This record gives sequence, C-alpha cells and structure tokens, in this order.
Amino acid sequence: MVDAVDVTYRRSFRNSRRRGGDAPGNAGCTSMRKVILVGAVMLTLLTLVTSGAALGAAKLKAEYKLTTNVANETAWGRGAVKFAELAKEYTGGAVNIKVYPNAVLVGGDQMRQAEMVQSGAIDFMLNSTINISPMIGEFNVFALPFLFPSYEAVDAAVNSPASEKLFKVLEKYNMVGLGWGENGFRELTNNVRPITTPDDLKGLKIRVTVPIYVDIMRALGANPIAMNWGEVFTSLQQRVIDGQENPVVGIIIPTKIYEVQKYLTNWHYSYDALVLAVNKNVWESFPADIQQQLRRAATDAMKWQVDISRQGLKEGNDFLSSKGMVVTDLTPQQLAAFREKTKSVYDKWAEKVGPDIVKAFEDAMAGVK
Ligand code: X2X
Repeated sequence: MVDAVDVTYRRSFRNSRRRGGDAPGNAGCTSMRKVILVGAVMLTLLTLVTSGAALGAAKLKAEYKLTTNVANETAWGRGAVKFAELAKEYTGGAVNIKVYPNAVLVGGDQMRQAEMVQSGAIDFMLNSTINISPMIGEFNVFALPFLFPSYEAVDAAVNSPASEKLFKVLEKYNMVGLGWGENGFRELTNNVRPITTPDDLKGLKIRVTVPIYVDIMRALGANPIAMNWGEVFTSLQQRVIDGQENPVVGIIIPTKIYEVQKYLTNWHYSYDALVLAVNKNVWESFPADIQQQLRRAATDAMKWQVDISRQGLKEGNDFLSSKGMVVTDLTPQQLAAFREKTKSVYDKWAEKVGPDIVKAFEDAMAGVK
C-alpha cells in the first residue's frame, strides 16, 4: 500500500517537473492542476488512514527464526520453545516464532549466531553469553573465574542495573535484549581422574569454547581444546578429549554426557547466563502492542526457564552417581586453590570486559554470600 502511494507521488512529481511551469495566460490550467493535485493528496491520505490499522499486521512475517545452540530437550531449549509458545499466545497468533535448535542455522558454528542476529539473517536468539563474548567483549563478565559465589549472587547481579548495561551494549550491535535465562554454573567432567586440586588437571585435554576459558585451563595446567558443542559428545566418546565443562541440570544430564564421562567436579568456576534477544530492525517493525506482548512473553518464559534449570540440582548429582559417575564437591579450602591459580586470568579479563561493568557486577553482589 505504501509503495503504491509512493509511486503515485513520484509519478505526479515527475510529471509536474516534466511539464515545467505554466506559461503566462495559462492560469485556468494551473487551477485545474491544483484541484487535481489536492485531490490526489487527499486520496493518498485517505488510503494511508484506512490502511493504517492493517499496516502493522501487514509487516509481520509468516515465520520468525530463533536460534539456540542446544537440543530442545535441554532446559535452555525448553525455554526457547516456551517463549515461542507464549509469543504466539499473547499476540493472538500474530507472531509465529520457530525454534531452530543445535545451531542448525549456522552449520554448528555456535559463535556465528549473534552475528546472524545482528545482520538480521536470524530474527531471535536464546544464546549463552559465552557465544556472544567473542563478538562483544563485555559479555565475558559472566565467565570471569569464580565471580559468583552462589545463585543468590547471580540473581542480585542479573536483577540489577549491571545487566542493563550489557543490554545497552547489545543495542550498539543492532540487537535488543528481552530477558535473561540460565544455562547454569559450569561444572567439570573428565574421564581420567577425580579433580580436587589444580594439579589433578595437569595435561588433561579439556574442551572449551572461548579465549577466557583457554586462559583459565592453561593457568590450571590443563590442555584446552576449542571445539564446537556439536562435536563434543563424539569427541569424548572417541577420547579425542578427556573432559569438558557444562551445567549439570542444564546440559550434562539431558545430553547424556554421563554415558561418556566418569568424573564430575562441582566447582562453580563460571556462570553461564542466557540472553534472549532480537534483531533491532525486526523489533522496530513490530507495533507497540505486539512489542508489549513479546516483552511479557519473554519475562514469563525466562522466569520459567531459570526455575527449571535450577530444579533437581541435588537429585541431578545423585542421578549421575547412580549412572556410575564419581561426583566430587569441593570444600572452600579446595576451591581457594583454584581461585588463587586463576586470579591473574580474572584480572586480565576484567580489564578487557571494562572496569565499570565489572564494578557494577561486584557492587550488585556486595554483601550477598
Ligand atoms: O558449547 C557449550 O558448552 C554450551 C552448549 O554450553 C554453549 O553453547 C555455551
């Protein structure tokens, strides 16, 4: 409709220029033209007004794509599916979001998901901050070694202006943050021996994702190997790598990592948050009422998602023991040794993240154990 109006306008603009000004003594012709022009403008306005109601609806796509890095059976994947369901329900069926799991839209290259949402090739993502961090350095903050002592500390930071700072940065990359979900505290599994001291990690080939984790593993004496998530299970099975790190309830249980790993160490060394975000142009193409409903869907879905990723943590560890894994919980003294060894990595990456963001996180957690 807008295009047609535009064409009409351009055509009459072109014609009037081609015709040039009226010759002297041609006044009658001029007023006739004025009447026609005014009529055309009125018609244009009328068309715009009557089509106004349908304008927003006409802009909606038949399908919006949402990418995740994992299977829909994980707590993360279930959160994405929940958001799609609520988005449809709350917008009365107007917004149809399809979840594409396992990084299928990027051929398994998990770090490319954020770029694709930035460019608009993908509309939405429910993505780990880890997978965003190579593109946006500030997002490394969550991965700082031993930053978060507990879930209470995580909640204090995520529900504070500290996390809003990250959404502001996201906007510079043409994306709008809609909510925070949770992959969880990342715990260590391997096939060689129980890990209770940094020395136990010496020489073990541990799969990691991003440079900050490479630095952490090196500081602890391990041999880090960067690899996409899609290759991890087979690589563990074939013993190309000795271990990996991921959340217990979020990933290790639903993806059956226990079938190919013998030892688990709960060390909470790094917290993995999820970001629900949308391409900014796509976001701005939605009328205000749809935006409001999508925000509501995001809030409700992410609250639900965080709940399910925390459910059954204790039972989860019991389940892993029943599957033959040796589960080790570290004492505060044992943890201190790991923290000490990775202190220099914390300092190096806090600098890269930006001192104001790190301080905002530390302030938000001050006094929370
Ligand atoms: O690659 C991983 O380890 C995973 C699934 O946790 C992320 O996408 C960050």
